Amino acid sequence: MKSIGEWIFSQLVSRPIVASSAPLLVSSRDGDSTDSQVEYSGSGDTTSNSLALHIENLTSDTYVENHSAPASETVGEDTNHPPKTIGGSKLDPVSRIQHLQVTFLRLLQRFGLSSDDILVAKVLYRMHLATLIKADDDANLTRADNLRVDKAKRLAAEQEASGLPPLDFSIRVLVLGRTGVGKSATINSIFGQSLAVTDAFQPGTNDVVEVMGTINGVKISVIDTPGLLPLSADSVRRNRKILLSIKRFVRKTPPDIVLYVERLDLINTSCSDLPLLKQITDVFGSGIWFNTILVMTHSSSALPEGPNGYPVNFESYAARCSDVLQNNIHQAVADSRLENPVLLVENHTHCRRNSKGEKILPNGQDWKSNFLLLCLSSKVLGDVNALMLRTKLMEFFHCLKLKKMSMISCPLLEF
Ligand SMILES: Nc1nc2c(ncn2[C@@H]2O[C@H](COP(=O)(O)OP(=O)(O)OP(=O)(O)O)[C@@H](O)[C@H]2O)c(=O)[nH]1
Ligand SMILES: [Mg+2]
Repeated sequence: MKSIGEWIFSQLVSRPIVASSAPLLVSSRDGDSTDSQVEYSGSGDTTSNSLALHIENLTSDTYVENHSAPASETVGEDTNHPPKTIGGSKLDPVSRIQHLQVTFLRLLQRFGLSSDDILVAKVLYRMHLATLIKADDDANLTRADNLRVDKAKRLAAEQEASGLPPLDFSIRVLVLGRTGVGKSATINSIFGQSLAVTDAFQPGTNDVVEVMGTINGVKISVIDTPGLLPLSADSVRRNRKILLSIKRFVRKTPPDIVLYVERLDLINTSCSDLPLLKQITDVFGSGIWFNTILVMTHSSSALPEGPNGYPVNFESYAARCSDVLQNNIHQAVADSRLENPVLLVENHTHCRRNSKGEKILPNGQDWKSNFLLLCLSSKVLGDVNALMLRTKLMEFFHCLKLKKMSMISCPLLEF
């Protein structure tokens, strides 16, 4: 299984690879603290170009709650990147990373996620490093050092208490995997509503479909895709068609995260997804695996018996299955350094739940919280990475410009 540290590093060096389309409107709301505005868009499918699915179930209260927060500050409109301005003034890279740091802490608080988690600590550490790298003069260095995590936590708590500035954050997720493994069911579990079609006996999803909703004020869009078939002579062309339609669908707006879904109870060393993983890599390029979380559904299924006749331990079984899948991905991309985070999932409606009503795994973990933490961390680090790359590119072009000017001025100097 991938170490968190290495996964974070891969987030800092990787970029989203794939992209979206204009959504058709669908709105919905579930019964708990999760406010939902759900939209659907469908396109680029293998058979048709439209999706006649509209859900309108949003109360006006929820609408007002989502859209009427007073705004004393103008935060950048494009939530896929750190804001470029606040209150009309342009932000430098250090301020933008610090803004993201506070945003990240606000999100943790909003989702009830612990800021003491090791993953959180590593994300904050990476962000702090990024501010130090960007602080290129003494004044900036002092400023970068000034916003220590405890201060950022205080600021985040104040902002969450007042609701100001409004939090503008979105995550885009692409879901891939074989047919019947539980892609659509996982999407339904994430939103806490039956939004995506599931089917126990035949392929349930025939089109690429984008489900957009808000969870605690964060815009989350999930792209559900038709299931791939285990590779055979007949399925190669069909899978390719599906993969190309997904690629077209996500071309303009790459997802922040890819979920590759498998069934925990069906992974074993003799059943290999390798040809399928190779086909995905051929179509999208090996970069697709840099932002991928390996999702294992059916995590509450009966565990196989060990040599002593008793069921094997849940954690060690999950770790073995993760290794099998990870090794197949290594072979597909011909690189054994890649280590993807693993998310264990149980979608069954009758599975155990915690006191908040969230579905839990046999080890008592609330998997949706793990999912949100992985997504928020990945998105925030992706934003920092994009900022670092952008400023690096700008520096590069600035150097080129200077170089060009000096080349032009050289002959003049000779006079
Ligand atoms: N017990 C259990 N059943 C699940 C789980 N996830 C999905 N299922 C069931 O498995 C069946 C297939 O799930 P889907 O979500 O339709 O699978 P899919 O991957 O979207 O399939 P395609 O749309 O054909 O690609 C459904 O009957 C689901 O209810 C899970 O974690 N546990
Ligand atoms: Mg489906």
